[in-house]
Amino acid sequence: MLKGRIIKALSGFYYVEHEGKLYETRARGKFRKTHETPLVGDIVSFQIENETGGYINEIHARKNSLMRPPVANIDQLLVTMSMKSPEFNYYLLDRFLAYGEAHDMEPVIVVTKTDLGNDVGKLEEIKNVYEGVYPIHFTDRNNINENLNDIFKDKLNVLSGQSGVGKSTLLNTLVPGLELHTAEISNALNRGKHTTRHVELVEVGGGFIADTPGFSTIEFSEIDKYNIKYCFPDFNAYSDDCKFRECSHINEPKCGVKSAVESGQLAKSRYDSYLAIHQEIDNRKERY
Ligand SMILES: Nc1nc2c(ncn2[C@@H]2O[C@H](COP(=O)(O)OP(=O)(O)O)[C@@H](O)[C@H]2O)c(=O)[nH]1
Ligand SMILES: [Mg+2]
Ligand SMILES: [Zn+2]
Repeated sequence: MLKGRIIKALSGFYYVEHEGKLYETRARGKFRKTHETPLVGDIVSFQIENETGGYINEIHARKNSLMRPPVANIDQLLVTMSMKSPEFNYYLLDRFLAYGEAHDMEPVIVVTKTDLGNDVGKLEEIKNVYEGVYPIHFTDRNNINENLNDIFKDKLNVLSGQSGVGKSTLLNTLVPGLELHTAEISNALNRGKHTTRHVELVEVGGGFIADTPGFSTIEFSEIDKYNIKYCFPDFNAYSDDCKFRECSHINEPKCGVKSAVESGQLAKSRYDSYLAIHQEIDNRKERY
């Protein structure tokens, strides 16, 4: 039995890479009974029957998985946000970062469209909030940040970020020949079809990236309000000072996180994002 990673799924066939070679396989019938569906990114054990045909016998335990786009074992989540058009939005950025944390994906911030406007103050403000918390890169399509090439190495990457920030453009620039649609209209047409659409991992900078348009909507359906605070790693340095061990950093007295916000050590925008997501999760729970 061989072990490899599914790097492409198409019409019931799974293309598994093993020691630099690609094998065309299908899933064993038993998976239908267990309702398991192999996903791109899965590590599988498979056997080869002949040159063109093989069978997946086992899907190894996943670190994480997404349904839109359908990819498993994501190491790194590229979170894109544009400087302008659409306007840089701290809250939206923080949502994606927390989402990555919640799903055991390492977030990397990619700020796009630095060619629009020349607001040094704004750029410094953004750096102040995120540097030291997450890797952060600034780039524009005509001037791709060289450091970007190094972030993919040995990792399975997926792109995320709201519509219009330049995800498709970025991926097309990084992976010549990919030719993803970049017009907004194509995004609208693709919506809802991601589950049937084929997904392929393409090589970039010694790693892989899913060749999907990236995802732009998220829900915090798999995390509860008590755990969302752990999705803000910059809070950790201050939560040791909280009087209560289970402090939610909201209404409790003697809260290290709130003090850090008041003294300006912790960005208010980060704390506000936390409150908003906490509230959103709390509201959701009440409905059920
Ligand atoms: N000025 C500028 N415009 C960009 C840049 N990257 C993308 N765009 C434009 O932003 C719009 C949205 O880009 P697209 O890649 O489709 O965004 P997506 O929805 O995140 O995939 C398109 O009109 C692009 O031409 C950039 O670096 N600078
Ligand atoms: Mg797109
Ligand atoms: Zn606290």
